[in-house]
Amino acid sequence: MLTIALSKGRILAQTLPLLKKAGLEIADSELNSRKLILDTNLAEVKVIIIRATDVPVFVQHGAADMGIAGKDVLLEHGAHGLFELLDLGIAKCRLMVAAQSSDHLQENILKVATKYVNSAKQYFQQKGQPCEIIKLYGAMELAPIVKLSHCIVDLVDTGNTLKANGLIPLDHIADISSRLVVNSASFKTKNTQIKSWINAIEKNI
Ligand code: PRT
Ligand code: MG
Repeated sequence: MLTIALSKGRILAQTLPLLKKAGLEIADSELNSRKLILDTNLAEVKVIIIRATDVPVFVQHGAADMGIAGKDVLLEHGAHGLFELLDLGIAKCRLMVAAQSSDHLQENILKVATKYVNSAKQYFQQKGQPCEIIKLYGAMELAPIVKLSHCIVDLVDTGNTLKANGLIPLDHIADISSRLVVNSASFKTKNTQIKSWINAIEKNI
């Protein structure tokens, strides 16, 4: 049995075609159901549907053998106990520092609103910029407008969300795309099966 952890949303939409080309299909009736464990066309493969940020957690603990998660989520989690084996090149974006202007970054102690607490901390520490991180779960763009923070650290794709809220992308922290991760113990015990999936997926990216 092989368990694959996926999350609903933009990653799933771009992952399903890749899996299909590799020979793994999930029926629409399964996808549209409220089930969290989905059957596939293969009796020996199950898919679990969880929150994006939970994917590395399930894989780390071996509750899933493999998973697909954004590099942003993996950086934040720390990716202990799992191997990042494939860059799927989907759901691409950039992790960036944004503010109303570059002047807003000139602070002795920079207030940073973000859900990427660890990545932001590490980035500003490397720059030698003292900061206070304010953890938010969404609507980061609002924080500088209401003076909750001087800047934000968030994902940027087209830049439209920042623009609509009067923010400018200033510093680039990391390029993001979705990665296939594997539990380190599963990679040993189910090596043949996992490697053949990786090869099949890799052919189509
Ligand atoms: O809501 P939940 O926590 O369950 O999951 P989620 O919404 O984080 O999951 P989902 O399925 O939306 O996928 C998120 C993953 O997609 C992230 O972890 C990234 O790896 C990837 N991804 C790629 C993005 C974006 N691009 C992206 N643009 N995730 C979010 N955004 C958001 C961004 O946070 C900002 O609000 O889109 C907005 C910016 O987009 P632009 O085009 O206006 O710049
Ligand atoms: Mg979302």
